[in-house]
Amino acid sequence: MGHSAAVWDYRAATEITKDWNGIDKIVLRNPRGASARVSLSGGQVTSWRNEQGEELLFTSNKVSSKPPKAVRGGIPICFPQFRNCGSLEQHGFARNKIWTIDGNPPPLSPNDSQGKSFVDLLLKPSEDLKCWPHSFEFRLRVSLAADGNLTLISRIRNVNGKPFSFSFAYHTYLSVSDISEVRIEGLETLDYLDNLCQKERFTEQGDAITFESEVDRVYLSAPNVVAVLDHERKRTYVVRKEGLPDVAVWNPWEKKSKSMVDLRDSEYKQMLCVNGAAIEKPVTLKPGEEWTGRLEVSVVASTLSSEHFDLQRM
Ligand code: TA6
Repeated sequence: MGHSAAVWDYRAATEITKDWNGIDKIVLRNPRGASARVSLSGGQVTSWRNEQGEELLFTSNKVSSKPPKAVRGGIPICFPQFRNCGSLEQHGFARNKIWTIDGNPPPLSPNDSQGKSFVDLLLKPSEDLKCWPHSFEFRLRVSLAADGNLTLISRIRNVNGKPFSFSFAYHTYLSVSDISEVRIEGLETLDYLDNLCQKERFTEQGDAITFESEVDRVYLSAPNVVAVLDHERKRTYVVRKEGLPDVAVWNPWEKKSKSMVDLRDSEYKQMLCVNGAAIEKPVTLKPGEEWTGRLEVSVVASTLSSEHFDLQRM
């Protein structure tokens, strides 16, 4: 039965259950039947469904990781680094930590709460983080709006320690019908670092990005709206971002997929990562400073041309 938004109790629309691995998971629902699921393991969004119950994020069926290692799919949080080597795991520790529910977050702007079902999560330094000895607080709000849009807001603060720098990405696994039927609009003419060529810098020549082989790139100083058009499903994902200058694009294609223990050989066809990120220029925070990175993902019918997307709204 549908609920009118006027009587929808957004607080009640947030339910805490257990994940398959016994870790708390928060379920967000909206009046029209859309939902999102967030695990305290990594603060990872593991599911985002539209009002028809269709899953909009890709999650591998080949679960080989044990918590707190990130499940392949959903939206893992890459912090404090992206793709670097060194003492930390490749995409940093945040996605492999157990987060807590933040009962008393500093306020956000009213439109980040009104008419939304949301949860606030918190990650603080723990004893085992000697490899990254910084005084940080990481607050993450995940919200589901009445129109089904999914928003993630990260606020990272240097509490009172020495300055620190970090890179960041929302590693967003979009579910697509067939990677060969997908194109990205909004990244044309940009420079990108190609992770398949030792991060060498190139300039995108195409008038849209399509996929015929493995792609692993970081597009630099990208517009705050990028569209991912799934021709077969007549569906377009609109990725809006703020505070995230770059967009990392990844599809492992066939050969790399076969080498991955947590991805079935042909699952690369059903996924595409389009990650709002801050990679080229790491963020540096002095004591007391805070950084905010926002990501909103929505789905519209692909019959709309990309000009339709409001490039300014964010
Ligand atoms: O998205 C870019 C990337 O760095 C790829 O090179 C690939 O490693 C992917 O992230 C997944 O990383 P993960 O550590 O989750 O296997």
